[in-house]
Amino acid sequence: MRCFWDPRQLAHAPALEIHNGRFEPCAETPSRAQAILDALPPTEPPRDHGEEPILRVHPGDYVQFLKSAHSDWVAAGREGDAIPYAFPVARRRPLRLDRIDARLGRYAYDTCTPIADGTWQTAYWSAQSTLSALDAVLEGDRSAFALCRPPGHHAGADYFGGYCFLNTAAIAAEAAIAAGRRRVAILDIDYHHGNGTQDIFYGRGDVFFASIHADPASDYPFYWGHSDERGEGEGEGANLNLPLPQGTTISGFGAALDRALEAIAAYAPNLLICSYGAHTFAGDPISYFEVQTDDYPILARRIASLGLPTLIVMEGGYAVDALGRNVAAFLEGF
Ligand code: SP5
Repeated sequence: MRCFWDPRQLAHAPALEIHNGRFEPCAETPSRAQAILDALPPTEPPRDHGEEPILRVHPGDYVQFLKSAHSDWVAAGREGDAIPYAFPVARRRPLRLDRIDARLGRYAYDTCTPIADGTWQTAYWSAQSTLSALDAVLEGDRSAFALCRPPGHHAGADYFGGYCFLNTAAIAAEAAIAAGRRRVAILDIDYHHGNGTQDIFYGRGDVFFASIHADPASDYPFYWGHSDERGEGEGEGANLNLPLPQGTTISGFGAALDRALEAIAAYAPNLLICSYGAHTFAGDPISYFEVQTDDYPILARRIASLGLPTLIVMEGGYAVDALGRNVAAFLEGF
């Protein structure tokens, strides 16, 4: 399986995030990518597809904000990473937002996703790695892997959060549709619900989204991922959420996966995009499922048994010591 990665994806390295009312070391570190690289065969650098495929998903004002947020922060006299502190929850009308703090809160939905020097560059090349892996699949490869860092599935069209800035799975889905694949399915098996991906395609019938994740009643991102979110308008029925309780092992996860795969098979897509997070792993420090390293090949083989051309994009996973093993186990199984 060809694997895509660009060393510029190491640049983003914020120091601290706000979590449980404290500053804590960021969980989404460059060492994650290094651990995965150490366990993979040699990767290929992506081709630069430019901004156009990104702008199919994310509006220009949001992209412009991401590009300049950290330099605007520094220009305002701040040190370190940009973190929002005010959020326009009761957004009554469009406002002209000049202050970096106002714009941070406008585009963020949490406080655990700092913007550092290099964040844009890292997100940009994560998207390019995804697009190059997609090219491999569109050109006939059975599957390909994009080592996305930062991850993408929490980013909506015009919001960031959950360590995510550009939604790589969504960017790939739109690029695939533009290239003539009429129906795309996204299977999200990251520990957390893929709220950004869900939001982007919620009203669409040409992208089916299925997500298996920790119940938002107990876990981040809380406001999305409930089983009654089934899509709307033309997208009605094209969104499937399968929340699971903390403590879930391979048996519960596998049963949910079978349901998701059945629904995807019934949808009959031309392409599958798998958002793979490795923090369903029992040893993950910020997650509470009990999947073991040896379980990942089993899950991967079941997904492969759909027989669909498949793009696999990296999402979360924070047990850095086991991360390379877990990713390699999944890809080898596939
Ligand atoms: C892609 C992804 O997995 N995003 C997850 C975002 C979850 N953020 C909420 C939990 C933050 C926990 N941070 C712990 C920091 C420990 N040093």
